[in-house]
Amino acid sequence: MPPVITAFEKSPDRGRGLARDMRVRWALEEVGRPYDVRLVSFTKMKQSEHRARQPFGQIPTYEEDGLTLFESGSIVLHIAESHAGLLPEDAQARARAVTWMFAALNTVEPPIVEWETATYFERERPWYRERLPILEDRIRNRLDVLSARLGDVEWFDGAFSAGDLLMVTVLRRLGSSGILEAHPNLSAYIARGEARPAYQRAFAAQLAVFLAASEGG
Ligand SMILES: N[C@@H](CCC(=O)N[C@@H](CS)C(=O)NCC(=O)O)C(=O)O
Repeated sequence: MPPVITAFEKSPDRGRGLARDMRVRWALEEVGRPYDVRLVSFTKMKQSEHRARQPFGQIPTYEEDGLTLFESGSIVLHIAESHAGLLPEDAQARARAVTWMFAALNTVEPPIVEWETATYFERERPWYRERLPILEDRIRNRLDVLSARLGDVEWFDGAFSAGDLLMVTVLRRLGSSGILEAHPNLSAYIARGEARPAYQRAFAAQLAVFLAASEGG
């Protein structure tokens, strides 16, 4: 039986592949593992059936052979550990790739999500204009370090790994913000990730869900 993941029935990102099921789809495509998708509405996500899979009432989740996982990083790690292709064989190189997974989710994503949350939900607050540049500076601090570290190599530590997969999905969240413009090597890094055939299959699959939901009204 193929694993089953959950995704938004109608993603608020309008098919831009920013929802976190994209990482899981991409990882599954990279390792050549077919999968099924259970689509959930915002209402269903908060009900007990889904919360049994994801206590916080969010997507994505992953179910396979009686194993249920939540947290996109944990799911990608599970896929990478149980298939060849997303983590190096060498133990030390593998540990470094896992470190980049944590760096993406634990060090780079939080300031980006904080900024996104402000731009979506806090625009009307009296302190919004004052806070926004502070949030942007926190992101820039991270990007400065990432950009210097990446330099002119293709991926963060040797061959493409689950660390790069997560980092690309995290950086994509900055989209058309303009924040990435100061670092052409990071934009090129994202473009390299997006050019991978597995990425493109994953992107097309999540976009098809959004388009089908939009046609349905
Ligand atoms: N840390 C979690 C975050 C999951 C998350 O924030 N999912 C979003 C979609 S990308 C969601 O379900 N949002 C709806 C909500 O929180 O109500 C992960 O990486 O899986």
